[in-house]
Amino acid sequence: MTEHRDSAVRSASTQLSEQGAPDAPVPERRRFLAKGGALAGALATFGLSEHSLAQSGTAAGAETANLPPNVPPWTKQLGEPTASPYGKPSKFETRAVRNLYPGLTEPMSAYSTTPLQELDGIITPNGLFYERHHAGVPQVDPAQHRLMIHGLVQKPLVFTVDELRQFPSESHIYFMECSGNPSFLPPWGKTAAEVAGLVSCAEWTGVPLKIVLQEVGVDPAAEWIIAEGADGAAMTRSIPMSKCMDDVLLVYSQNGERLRPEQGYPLRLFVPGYEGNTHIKWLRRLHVVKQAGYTREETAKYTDLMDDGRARKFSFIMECKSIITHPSGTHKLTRKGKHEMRGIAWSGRGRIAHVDVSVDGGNTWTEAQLQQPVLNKALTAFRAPFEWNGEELTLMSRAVDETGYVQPTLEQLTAVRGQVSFYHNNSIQPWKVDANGEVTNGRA
Ligand SMILES: Nc1nc2c(c(=O)[nH]1)N[C@H]1C(S)=C(S)[C@@H](COP(=O)(O)O)O[C@H]1N2
Ligand SMILES: [Mo]
Repeated sequence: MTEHRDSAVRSASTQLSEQGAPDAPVPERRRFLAKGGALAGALATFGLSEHSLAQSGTAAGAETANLPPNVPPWTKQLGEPTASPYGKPSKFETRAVRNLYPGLTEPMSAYSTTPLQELDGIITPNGLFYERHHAGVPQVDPAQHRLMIHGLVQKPLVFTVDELRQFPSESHIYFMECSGNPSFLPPWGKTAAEVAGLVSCAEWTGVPLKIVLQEVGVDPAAEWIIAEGADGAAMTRSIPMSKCMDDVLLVYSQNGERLRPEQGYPLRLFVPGYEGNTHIKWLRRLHVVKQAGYTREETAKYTDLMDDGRARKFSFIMECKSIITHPSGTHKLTRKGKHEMRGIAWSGRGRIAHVDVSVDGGNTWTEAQLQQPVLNKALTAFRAPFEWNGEELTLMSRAVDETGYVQPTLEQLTAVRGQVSFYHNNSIQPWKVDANGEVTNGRA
């Protein structure tokens, strides 16, 4: 292993010193490298050619003076000694940004989506985590923030954030998804972000709620907890006591750093697998009660209306779902031959068991490869090879979770939910590839 490394380092440094003499005649080996000899050999097994690389590679239309065998200016001078107190992505990564939708029905009732088609792996960077605010982002001073727990308890208590952080804490990787991701209402989005960008995944650190509930002593008659946020919306949701005593967290950190203001700094409720709306941000109060609150956000909103005018109430769990993110809407296949499709799958009921993919609109399916780790209630990455030779394709992914639940088509889902349902659309997303390789939403 060590020897292997050393020889890799050696050959890299030989290469560097050769490049260090820009005016010297190009040695034979460098010519070979310039033509991409070894690389092209490796790619050929994947059906790629040098030619197709040149078409789709970063060099297209760009300055070629800095490409091998020439030496770019950044190799000939020193860079910045350090970047900044808080790092930022490369200025060239302009597409990896959230789409902002400021003001849904009134100003400050806004959301932004995660650019799923630009991301790799299962962790959403904090600056790209989706946002949904009903009354804007309050700038909460942690020194002036408290969590009050009262109601059917032996000992009502008020905690500072620092006091809460002293309880035993846990870290878990979980997804979070808004139940309107997307709604059942057209127009359907163009990109993966527009279709399903209200889902993100992070490592959350916080105190299990059950530990704090033991401290206050819950009355056995209590069956619900009503959680309230400190924002102008005073977002309020009822959570069943059984869930509170299971895996609910009082979260203060996300991906290793303190929560961002837009994610509920300094404290949020995290309810694994439940719809995003229950994850109360800027959490200020937990009211332990006998009956659910039937608050605005669980009656007028966030219930699923059926055709007969009744509603499915407390539809908390985000059912199994997946989406192909690469290639996806607005992408273009620039060469014929082998490609890899990549995507994410998740389930509010547990782990992903498998993901099937189709290139013919669901007539035939093959099993995708799951990227480890496959975690409970987290995004799971999948990939599968496919071939495109200029014909029209319809790409689809269908996830199955460990309970055996199969992600439905939109037709199957509306057959059960009716025509007026708004939330919880977890249906299969089709992407069309046309004869030019252009990828568009296959949902007309
Ligand atoms: N206090 C408060 N909590 C809230 C909200 C809010 O507007 N205020 N929005 C909810 C909704 S609808 C969702 S989907 C998630 C979004 O969390 P995020 O902005 O961290 O992605 O927070 C939920 N918790
Ligand atoms: Mo939401």
